[in-house]
Amino acid sequence: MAPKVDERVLEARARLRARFLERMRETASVADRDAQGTGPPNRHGMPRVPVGQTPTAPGKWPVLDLGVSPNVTPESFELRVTGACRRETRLGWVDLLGLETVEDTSDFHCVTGWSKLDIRWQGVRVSTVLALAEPRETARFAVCHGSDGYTTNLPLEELLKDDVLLAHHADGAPLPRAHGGPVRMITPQLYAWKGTKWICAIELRDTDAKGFWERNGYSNTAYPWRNDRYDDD
Ligand SMILES: Nc1nc2c(c(=O)[nH]1)N[C@H]1C(S)=C(S)[C@@H](COP(=O)(O)O)O[C@H]1N2
Ligand SMILES: [Mo]
Repeated sequence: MAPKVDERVLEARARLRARFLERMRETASVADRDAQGTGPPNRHGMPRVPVGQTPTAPGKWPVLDLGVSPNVTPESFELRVTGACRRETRLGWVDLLGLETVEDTSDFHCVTGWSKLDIRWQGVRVSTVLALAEPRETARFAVCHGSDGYTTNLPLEELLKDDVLLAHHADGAPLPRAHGGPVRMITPQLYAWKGTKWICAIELRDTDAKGFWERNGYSNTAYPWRNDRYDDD
């Protein structure tokens, strides 16, 4: 049975998104004519994948991570939202599943050159979870942490997009451990390294702070449709 949608959370989410609407409109995936995001409805009249990307063979999904695959189970799963917010939040597996669940089909672009098209995801919008934490007026960025010690940073205007999910199912099956299960983030408008596997914390911040790959020469913004792979400085 579908969990009840909490009206208060929806209102808080709408207020939060309204605060970032202007910035969201200016992001490359919304503002660029040739960068209208991912997924079948958005690929009309365009190359199927961004420049430099090759679609994976049907059924193939490479694994890319730091080589540590932490054993997070639904029982041990916990996601904390910390930092520049009014309500530091801890969600267990049951709490997460009690929030509004959405299904979305989107593409997954790894900066090493492969794109897996049309993954059917199920999960909870990151915007829903952030709304629960009530980010402070000054909060503009987040660092996402994985249980393997991985980090990546994003501005809130990216995190608040509708297709940015805390995904727990892919193509109808529970998200495999190798792909970050039980819960990972996905960022379909950005290269896939911006989506933290085995996600355990979202740290809200007033100022930006680079994550693992961003400190190691990769782009801070990571727009696949702009071929925005590396830090140019
Ligand atoms: N926790 C964690 N998340 C991570 C990574 C990682 O090493 N650790 N690698 C990133 C990179 S570089 C990519 S391309 C995708 C790969 O996801 P996949 O292994 O499910 O294909 O996860 C991203 N998220
Ligand atoms: Mo990657």
